[in-house]
Amino acid sequence: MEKFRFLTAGESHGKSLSAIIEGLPAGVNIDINFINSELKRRQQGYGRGDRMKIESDTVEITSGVRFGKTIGSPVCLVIKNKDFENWQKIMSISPDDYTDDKSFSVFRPGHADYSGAIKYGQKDLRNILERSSARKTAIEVAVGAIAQLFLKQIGITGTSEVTQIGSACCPDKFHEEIDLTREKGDSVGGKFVVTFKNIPAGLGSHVHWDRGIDGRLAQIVMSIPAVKVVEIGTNPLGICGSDYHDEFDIKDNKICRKTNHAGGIEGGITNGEDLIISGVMKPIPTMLNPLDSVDINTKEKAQAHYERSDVCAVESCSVVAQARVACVLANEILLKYGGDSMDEITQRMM
Ligand code: EPS
Repeated sequence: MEKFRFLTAGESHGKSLSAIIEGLPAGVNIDINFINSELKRRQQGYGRGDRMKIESDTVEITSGVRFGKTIGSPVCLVIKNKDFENWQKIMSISPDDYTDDKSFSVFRPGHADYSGAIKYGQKDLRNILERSSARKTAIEVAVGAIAQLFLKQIGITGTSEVTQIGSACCPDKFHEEIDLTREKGDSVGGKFVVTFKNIPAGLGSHVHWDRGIDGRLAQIVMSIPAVKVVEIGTNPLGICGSDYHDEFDIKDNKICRKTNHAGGIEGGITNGEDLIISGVMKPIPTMLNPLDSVDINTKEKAQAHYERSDVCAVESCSVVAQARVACVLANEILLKYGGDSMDEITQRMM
């Protein structure tokens, strides 16, 4: 059974996003400023669209925390969508308010519009867009920030950064790449890396496919909207074994490594080195210059739907990935060490 679990709910233009986290031990120090600073980081990044001028995400904690510490009960989080003010009728839950304003029927290639409409039998593609939108990653960042607060209390810290935008691998060129893309009415993807330090050896297992921490991390990063590639450590393609594998050494009577190409995982188990995981985000499918498509209702050729959108969201994606990786790490720590309070966990980890 998983120990750190969460579910989220909420549509992009609905009233709010929410999450329930279950399994947090008692005694986690909840620094709301840290959670809000992670939410702010996710909203920033060159290339975001006008929606980010409307939203200024902050979290409200409605249960599970008392006087700044978790008490072991489920933690409920809420982020309000400011834009809901402009969408109240369109997103109303009441049948009396029905309107087809903002309905759309032409699929965006690369988006969940087509596959989602087939799966859920929808003719108004807004019913798919609203939940498939990356807006939901805001509440995931809040959940991940709480996982990071738990990890920090046992000395584990994480960071994330963008390593490539389009064909630009040098940070000095990222803005130029995004500006050129915007001028063309196009969108651009890129690559990011997440690193976590001070991870204990022994999280995950080699004994079954579903217990490998590499597989669990890959699943949680791959399922971020638009992520298409996940790598752990150095991409081994074209590198021979003698250059790739991390040789052992001994220093001050401690076993260590000369390199960390494995990204901190061998055999599906953490080996005590830094955890390094990268992801590649595809270009966002909503584009000012739309691609060829078809209308689901008339079956006629048409240009794909366009609404305001982001040109590039790789920086935000890196923040989301850091949050999600923290959730897997929190779960694995709780699986290995158990414990219902921070005192119990820290004692077991000594
Ligand atoms: C998104 C479309 C845009 C983005 C949105 C994701 O929103 P809107 O349709 O309201 O202009 O800005 O991302 C967010 C709102 C966010 O908070 O990240 C999409 O279609 O996925």
